[in-house]
Amino acid sequence: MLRDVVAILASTPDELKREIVSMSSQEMKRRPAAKKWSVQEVLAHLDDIEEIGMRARVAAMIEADNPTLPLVDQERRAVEMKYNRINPLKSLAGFTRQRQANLKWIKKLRPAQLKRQGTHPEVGVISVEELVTEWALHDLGHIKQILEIKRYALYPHIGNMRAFYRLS
Ligand code: NI
Repeated sequence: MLRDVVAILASTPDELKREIVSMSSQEMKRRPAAKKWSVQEVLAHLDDIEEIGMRARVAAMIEADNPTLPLVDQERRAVEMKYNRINPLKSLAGFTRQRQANLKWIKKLRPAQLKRQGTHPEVGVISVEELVTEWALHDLGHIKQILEIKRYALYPHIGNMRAFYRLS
């Protein structure tokens, strides 16, 4: 496994904490655009997906030979689980607890277990190692998303210098 993968997975809880420590609950609730998640929703998603999207899938591949992995409809889940109503600090605490346990578990996976495979209904065959690597990539995407939300919050306050920036 890439060395950086475990380091990224280990650093994410603190990275998230550092980014939200100065934000008010109102700032965390604010969506940067109608269809983009707020910080609160991102944190609820991370807490939620850690089990169903990641750990349960890795476990399934270790326990069975080439299982079909369950699909997760993220947008539907955000609505069903009311991500926008969950206290973001609770989400972060839940995510942090799960991540610490999952890291211990991942570090103990043997090379043969990392090579085991499953079938994702949309993308085809994937291995445990690839999924764990994606797990790190997924973390970084959501950290980037939170940084982007913070840029959106600052943007209206920079006067004429808005001309220099176009937010995605
Ligand atoms: Ni995600």
